[in-house]
Amino acid sequence: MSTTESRKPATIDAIAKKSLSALGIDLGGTKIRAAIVRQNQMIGEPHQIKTPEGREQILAALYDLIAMFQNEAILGGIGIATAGIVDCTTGEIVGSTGNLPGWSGTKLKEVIESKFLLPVHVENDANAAAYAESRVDALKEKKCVVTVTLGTGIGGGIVIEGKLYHGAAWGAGEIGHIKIAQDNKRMCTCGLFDCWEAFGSGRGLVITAQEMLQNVSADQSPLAEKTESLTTHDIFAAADQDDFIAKKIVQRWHEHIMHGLVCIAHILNPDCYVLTGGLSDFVDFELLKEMVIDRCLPRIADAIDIRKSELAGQAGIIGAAQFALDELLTASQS
Ligand code: BMX
Ligand code: ZN
Repeated sequence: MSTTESRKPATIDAIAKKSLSALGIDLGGTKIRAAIVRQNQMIGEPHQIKTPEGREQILAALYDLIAMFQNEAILGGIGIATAGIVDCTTGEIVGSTGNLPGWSGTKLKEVIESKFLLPVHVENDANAAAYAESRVDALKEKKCVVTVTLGTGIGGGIVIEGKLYHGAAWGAGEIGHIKIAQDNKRMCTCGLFDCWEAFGSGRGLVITAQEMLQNVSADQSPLAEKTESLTTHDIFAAADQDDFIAKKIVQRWHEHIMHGLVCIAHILNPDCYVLTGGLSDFVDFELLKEMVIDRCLPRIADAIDIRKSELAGQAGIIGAAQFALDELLTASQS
């Protein structure tokens, strides 16, 4: 490279970089949330809608959302964190479970860029969350941070020495599909049996509750009256009211969460797990840490910290937007 080339001025100056905004979108199995992000921070509250069923319906919902935000702010780019395996160079969804049926094969970056004429970055939702989490001051110096999203599914993002690990075919961090039981006890939405997600996700927790409530009368627990329509909220609310059965169900759920964390611990020897996603609000961190440490080799247990996300469930939105902004800045400097 010649001296003139190396001194090429950046197309976006330092002040502009600071004020550059991107739209961050977090597309999960149950809801889609979006907000404007600037310098690792969300501007205002996120806008939230229910995830529609079907590829075309999801795309239509994304178009509406983006158009709405384009009327509100000048966007430098768009970052989309989506459930499913994403090829981040092409922005195509290359794998997806039944949580988002028909989503695999969607060339998301291509369709959104051609419609809105803005640069788009697409990432797996838990990877985007991990990208944001690993930038939090307390975690910057850690060797290996594994972010676990507890929601409709269980997602994961692995950051080793500050770098997000994507694996050989973009599938690293699909930790929800670690096998934690035997004998085909439960089918996962991915089509395999006994995945961690089939037990530890919101859907898994409800199934555990339905199983544990089978021979329980309404006198013993009011949850027994609504087994078919049971929600995770019903379970946690009942446990909060000291319902003995509900507390046992929540305890069992903690055991399920523990199984996956223990498996990952013996592969990666992480110094920190960050738990995020809607269900992380209901985790008893003291109890979970005790259970995990109890079940790990001492050398591995000694290194482990388990903490709740400091980003209050916004990590996917912030991480997705930050990916888009970082890409813009890199492009402007080359
Ligand atoms: C599933 C899988 C992951 C995702 C995780 C959490 C799909 C559609 N999803 O394991 O890619 O990260 O769920 O997703 O393949 P959420 O819907 O709980 O946010
Ligand atoms: Zn699975």
